[in-house]
Amino acid sequence: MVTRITLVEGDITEQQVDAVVNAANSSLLGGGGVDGAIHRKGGPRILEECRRLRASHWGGGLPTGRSVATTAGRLPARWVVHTVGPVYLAEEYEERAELLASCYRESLRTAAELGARTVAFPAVSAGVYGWPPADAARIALGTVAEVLDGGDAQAGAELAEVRFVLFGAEMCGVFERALRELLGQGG
Ligand code: AR6
Repeated sequence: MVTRITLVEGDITEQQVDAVVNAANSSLLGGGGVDGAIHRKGGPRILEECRRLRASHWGGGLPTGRSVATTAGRLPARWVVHTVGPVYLAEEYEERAELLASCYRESLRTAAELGARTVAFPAVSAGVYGWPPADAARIALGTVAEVLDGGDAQAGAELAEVRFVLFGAEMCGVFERALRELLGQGG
């Protein structure tokens, strides 16, 4: 249900939610952008768990479109759900857009399995990975709305709020327009 989607301009590391989603890379060992901010603020326990995941189940790295949870360390949230967005490549648009949608579906499923009721997302792939913001927003909001509307019965039922935390007024405006379009109110 679209009414459970909220948009805020801000920093995802400051959100009081059950789970924050990290736009990670497949190494799970940190990087820049949201990933860097989460590890910096959350402290070393997040990286310790990521290293354990690499030493066990995800030895080859976390594939694009998948998700895995760790502690949130010192962040106000309880868990970090790490997901790996696709790098934007126009020639492989369809395949990669499906992977971007998968990031949202899988992250919501992982969060719901943990018992999270509130989840915060950044604009996955819309930074270093180069996805055009308006299209990233359309895919993000459309996919989350589908899950909340029952596309994934379990994840959809558990979630009280899915919050998009957008860095800067420009990205926030892009998401606001995309949400209006999704609600059928036009630009
Ligand atoms: N809170 C919310 N949004 C943020 C924050 C923050 N603290 N910091 C940046 N953003 P990016 P990607 C926005 O590059 O494109 C990393 O090195 C940012 O302005 O973090 O999926 C990883 O390790 C942009 O709108 O993620 C990967 O290697 C959005 O979050 C790679 O970057 C996503 O930008 C992943 O690239």
